[in-house]
Amino acid sequence: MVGGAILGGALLLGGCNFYPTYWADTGATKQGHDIFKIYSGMMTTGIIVGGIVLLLITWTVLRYRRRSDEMPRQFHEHIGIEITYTIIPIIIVAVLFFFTVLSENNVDATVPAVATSAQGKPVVDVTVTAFQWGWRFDYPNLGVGVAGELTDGPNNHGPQMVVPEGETVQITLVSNDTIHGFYVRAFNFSRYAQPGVTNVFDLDLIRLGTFDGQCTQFCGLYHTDMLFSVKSVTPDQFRIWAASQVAQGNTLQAPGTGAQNRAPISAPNSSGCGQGNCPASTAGAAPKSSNSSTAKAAA
Ligand SMILES: [Cu+2]
Repeated sequence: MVGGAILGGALLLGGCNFYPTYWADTGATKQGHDIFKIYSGMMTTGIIVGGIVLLLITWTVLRYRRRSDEMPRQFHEHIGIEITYTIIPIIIVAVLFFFTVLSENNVDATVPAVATSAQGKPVVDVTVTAFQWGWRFDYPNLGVGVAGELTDGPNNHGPQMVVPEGETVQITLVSNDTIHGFYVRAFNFSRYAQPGVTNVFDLDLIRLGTFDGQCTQFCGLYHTDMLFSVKSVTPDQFRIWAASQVAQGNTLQAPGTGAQNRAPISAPNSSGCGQGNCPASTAGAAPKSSNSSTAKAAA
């Protein structure tokens, strides 16, 4: 059992690539990969400990099964065994606890917004605003603002946050109305978006691709459709994307004017896009008059 804990610990510590996935995502971010390693190490430790316990039970059942009516040897205590089965679990828990704290610190660590990443590139700043029922992604340093709700966006999967791979992306997460949850499975990460609370965290993408996200706190009628996606692209593609968004009018919205920048889903706008048939580029292009619906929903 101590062997299990030590092996689990060795897995967590070592740079070795032997991390069974156990159906989890290996993590598309540096932080998510850290969490994945904890998950994998814990599962491996659990399987080893469980296996040893199962073997001991089986051995005891077979070795000491009833053979005659003779009374077996009777004794009340065995100090050695009692100390052993107290100390071993403590060691296992201590090892797992140690690596969990290390990982949590890594996940929660944020670089100052003005700092540079390890690659010496600027930090990309994104303010993520959750609202009933959608998401708004503002890039204050780039003048870009993208918003959408429900089945807007690529593949009817809500608005899309585009981020560069290999650069530190700092997210400032806020809510406009009620409690929402920012969750991306491939990031092994979830965090509250709470009114009155600002949550800041870093994401360092280590993989290109598009990753589905969703709200994980029941926030009202359309909670289940409060989808979004994160697209990881190369830094060059990211800069091109940002410029194209500005050119299309997907720019920052004045603070306090609401989270949406296009018509709500129940009222298709003049371009006829409302029930998920909008091209991604139109999200954010519509007038801001629709913000009143959000204000009403929040009231
Ligand atoms: Cu929500």
